[in-house]
Amino acid sequence: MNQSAKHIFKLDPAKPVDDFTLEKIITSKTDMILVSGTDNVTEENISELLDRIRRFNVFTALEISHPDAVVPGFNHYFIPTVINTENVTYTHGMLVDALMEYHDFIDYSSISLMPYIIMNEECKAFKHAECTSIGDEEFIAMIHMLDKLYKMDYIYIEYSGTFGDSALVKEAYDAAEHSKIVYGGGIVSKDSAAAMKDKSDIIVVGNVIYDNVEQALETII
Ligand code: 1GP
Repeated sequence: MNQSAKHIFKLDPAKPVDDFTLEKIITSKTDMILVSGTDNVTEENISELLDRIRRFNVFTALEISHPDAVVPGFNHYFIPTVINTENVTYTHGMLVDALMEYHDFIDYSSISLMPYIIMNEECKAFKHAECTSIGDEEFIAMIHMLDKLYKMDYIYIEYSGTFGDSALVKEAYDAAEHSKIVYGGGIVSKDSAAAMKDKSDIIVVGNVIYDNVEQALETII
């Protein structure tokens, strides 16, 4: 990903999006289109969306939610690894299984690990990855671990569907010396984008694309 990237639009391959909306999103000044979803993600719906996106010149990445739903042709690939779960399937279990099968075919230079701390207990990903709720102290300890020990390029603070605790996100941003803090959740307007913009390195905008594309475009500031 471009080192100066500040804004990402996240598209769910399982959600229908009309051509008008898609074109507006792709031709906006966003830094990246991230294709990612939790449920009903298949090779077919990813390929179909990629074909529509590729008509335009935009940096496109795929977040691999299942090893069987990987499509060539993206500029970059992210592998999510969930930190606040006790089920290792979602931290590295699936990844190890996938590498046993696909290592020989992988171009590691186009893949990054994306560690997620999922904070919104009501969101699908929290339940899907069997996440555990964490307190502020534990959250900051996870940030230090990922930043200073694992030296991850990115840390994704996920509040999908709701606007997060901006003071806590800022604490993570201030604590991180190496990792870029990626924030996602509840950014639906210029104001909410502005509120997280100086508390994180990169903001991710998802749901509002499908609810109100004009408002989605206003999050690029
Ligand atoms: C979802 O973090 C992203 O994975 C964006 O969240 O859908 O709430 O914008 P929203």
